[in-house]
Amino acid sequence: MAQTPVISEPQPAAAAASRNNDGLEVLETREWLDSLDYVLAKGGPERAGRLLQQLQLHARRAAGINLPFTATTPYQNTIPARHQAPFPGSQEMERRIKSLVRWNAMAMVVRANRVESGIGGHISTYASAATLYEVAFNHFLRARTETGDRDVVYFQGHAAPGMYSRAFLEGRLPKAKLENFRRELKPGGGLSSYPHPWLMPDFWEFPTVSMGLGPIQSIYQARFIKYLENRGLKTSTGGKVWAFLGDGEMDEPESLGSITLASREKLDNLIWVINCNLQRLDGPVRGNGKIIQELEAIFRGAGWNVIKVIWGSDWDSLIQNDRDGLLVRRLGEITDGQYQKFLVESGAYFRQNLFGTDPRLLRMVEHLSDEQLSRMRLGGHDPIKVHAAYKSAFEHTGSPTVILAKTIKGYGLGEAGEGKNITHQQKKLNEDELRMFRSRFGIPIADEELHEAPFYRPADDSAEIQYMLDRRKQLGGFMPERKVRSKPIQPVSESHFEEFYKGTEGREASTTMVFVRLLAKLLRDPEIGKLIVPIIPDEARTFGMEALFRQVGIYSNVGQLYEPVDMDTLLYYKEAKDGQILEEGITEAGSISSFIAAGTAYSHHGINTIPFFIYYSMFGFQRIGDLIWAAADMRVRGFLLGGTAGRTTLAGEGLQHQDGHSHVLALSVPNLLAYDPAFAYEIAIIIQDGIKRMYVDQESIFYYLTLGNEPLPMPHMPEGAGVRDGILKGMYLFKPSEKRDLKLRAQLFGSGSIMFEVLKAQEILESKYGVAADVWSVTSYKQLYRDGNDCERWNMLHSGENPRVPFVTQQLKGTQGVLVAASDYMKVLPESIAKWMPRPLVALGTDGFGRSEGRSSLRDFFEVDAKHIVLATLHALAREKQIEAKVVEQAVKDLGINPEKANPAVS
Ligand SMILES: Cc1ncc(C[n+]2csc(CCOP(=O)(O)OP(=O)(O)O)c2C)c(N)n1
Ligand SMILES: [Mg+2]
Repeated sequence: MAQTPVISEPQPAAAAASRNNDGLEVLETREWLDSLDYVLAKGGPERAGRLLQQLQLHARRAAGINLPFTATTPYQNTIPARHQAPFPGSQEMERRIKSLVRWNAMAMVVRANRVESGIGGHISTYASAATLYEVAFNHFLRARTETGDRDVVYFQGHAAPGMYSRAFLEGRLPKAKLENFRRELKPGGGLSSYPHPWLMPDFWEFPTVSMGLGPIQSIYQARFIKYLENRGLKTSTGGKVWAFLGDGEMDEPESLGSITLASREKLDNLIWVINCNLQRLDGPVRGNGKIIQELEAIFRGAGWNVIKVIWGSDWDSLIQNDRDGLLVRRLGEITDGQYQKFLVESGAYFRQNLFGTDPRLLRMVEHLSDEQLSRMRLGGHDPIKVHAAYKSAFEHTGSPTVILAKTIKGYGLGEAGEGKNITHQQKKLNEDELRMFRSRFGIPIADEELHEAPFYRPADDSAEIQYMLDRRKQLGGFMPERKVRSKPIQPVSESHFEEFYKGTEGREASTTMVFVRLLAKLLRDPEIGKLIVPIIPDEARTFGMEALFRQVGIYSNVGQLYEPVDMDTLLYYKEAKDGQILEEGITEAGSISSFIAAGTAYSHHGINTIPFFIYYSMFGFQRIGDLIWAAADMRVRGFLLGGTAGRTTLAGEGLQHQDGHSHVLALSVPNLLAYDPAFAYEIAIIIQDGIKRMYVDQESIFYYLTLGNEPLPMPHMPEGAGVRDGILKGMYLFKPSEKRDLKLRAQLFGSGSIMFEVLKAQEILESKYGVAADVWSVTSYKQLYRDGNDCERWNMLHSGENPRVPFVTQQLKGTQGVLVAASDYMKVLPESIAKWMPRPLVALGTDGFGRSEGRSSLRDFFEVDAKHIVLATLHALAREKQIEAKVVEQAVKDLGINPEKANPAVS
């Protein structure tokens, strides 16, 4: 269906007429309406639409009449009954199947909470959405199209019981699993509360239950599919992205924050189904307003195709006979809170309060009994209306579609919660309530068995099961289903990385520059070059990546429709339909959604795209941590690059930008490897190994690397067998002291750019204080922490056996002297591995708020510069009674340290 043109919406003509019931105006209005009806009948709706537009233009030109802009249409279905596509299936059979799904979904939650009170689960959400899902499952969601494509579906997280129940009926999940809903640790396993690919990797594809993450991800997924198609990595075969969402969920900034991207990019492969049950967890979504109208305005304004499914077929004749628009106007006046009240009240209350405001309205429903009135179905519970909306959305081209379907939360629960504010939390049904539910949906369970809320599945050869299976067969298979659809890639040529082992021979380069150079090389690789997806939220110039604009182009679905202002320069801003860079603009949430789409394409599309998402490190874990958590759950693959990293390495930017804790936050993501490399060769080795582990060996891991912008001389990689292994495992000896004969000894640990301060400290200690210090590069505290814990745990569980020794302990075996660590991150990072070190550790770090300052002042302020490393070492030696306290006192003076300076951790 063509999108309704966004023009000023006229007031329903009858509204004006009704204000002057007996005047000329009534007659005049009637004549105009009749004329319009005539044009409609003869020329069709498009002709009538054009005429209305012409009238409006004429009124504006001739008399300056400016109709106010109204973003909403009347409170009725977008698709009138006469334009509805016919329902293709057996309505009766689908109703029976839906009842079975409803029953088992409810039973699953009720049973789980009987076994273990408080285990949770949701009944009312799926109860309200059952028709929305069943029509989709029976007629639209394609696991495989004839051309080998597929639809990608985001299921509303807490509607999961409905999906499990369906899979049970389909014979895909055994009863035992349903018994163990929310009890995954039981023998034989169970079912996870919500969609988690990490926990059910053959079933769920998208973790959606953190509200807002499904909506934004679905937009970027649909865009990424177009990107793959425009770049020739995937053939265009018309797969759709469906997202089933909640109306309350729309309050999340992530839900609505990217909807204009979807229309700008003309994502007609995207269909959102928003279940407008008018309720969220605590109560109404918009008690005093109307969520459907509010969302319609927002989406129409953003250029989406909006299809409202408000009233079921029971309302058709009333609305058709509402010639003067009286009823629709009345329906539009009522608040959502009041609608909710109508639901739980009797038919008489409904008649009196909805229709009773006008005798003409009362006349419209006088042929209906109170009982009939109270049963008038809403659009979202009517398969015919839902099917018509889906079909229209499916066929729509040129923009994304949102379907706003009005439903009742807890539909079918009756007294147990239908439409009530408590319904979201309802997890237990008593026997009477179960009986009522059973009878309402006609489930063949005897009264005496009811108290157990048994699961019910008809025989395999029953008409219901056969119908379900046949429908899914026609649509290419079961859904949801997750699998790895790609084949491993071939190992990447060593030659790309070799240059970095040699260092920069005295020239200065930042680790960001090193990374960009490596990325440019990988992009030229004949095998993996095309698979790389560079993602940047408007910071390419900050990271020195503008050379890539020209090399691989910036993706744009329309190419470049203008002559770029810098066309005559070498590195001009080149946009192209097959451009490779995703230049996302200022949206880390959008960028990580692209990262997730690209990093999971190995599963969803069978394409091994390798995303490199580079951003200001401060705006990563801190800002979009929940999306990174979802990425981890989804078994994403790829590289997150925290640029301009380091609390004291990013100069000038101050408190909001200087990141000294992303590595601490990275500790929390179980399948993420986090590195704070200091040198070019470390970066090369980590990325090389990462590509191998993720794309050749197919491990479910991803990477975080921090990159600094401080130009520094990159050294040659030291010789020695353990270096490569040490880099990957988290530490290796970078520069042992050459003064072996000195009595005083120290082991210094450096990371990232602070490594260069450590190297300076090494020199000072040797030359001024007679301390021979060995310098270690610690590339990853997280790796060492993980390994230490793993060993300790194993030892605890296997006390009789040879204990395992943590890598950090192995590395430091036989070393001498005090231990001092310094990094541009919080002290807790080195401290996290201190217990596996042979002697006490002194940790220096950047706890506290950043400051707008230059690097050397920042390092002095945070006490991570060479002089503080020297002081910490001397202090440790004095503590060990290897030197006298007065040596340290003197050093404080000589080094120019003010002992009374402000404490950076709290100032
Ligand atoms: C980010 C986030 N905040 C809070 C919650 C807790 N929560 C789960 S369901 C829910 C209400 C959902 O309402 P709605 O989106 O309207 O869904 P419905 O169940 O009504 O279909 C809330 C607040 C969550 N899952 N995610
Ligand atoms: Mg809701």
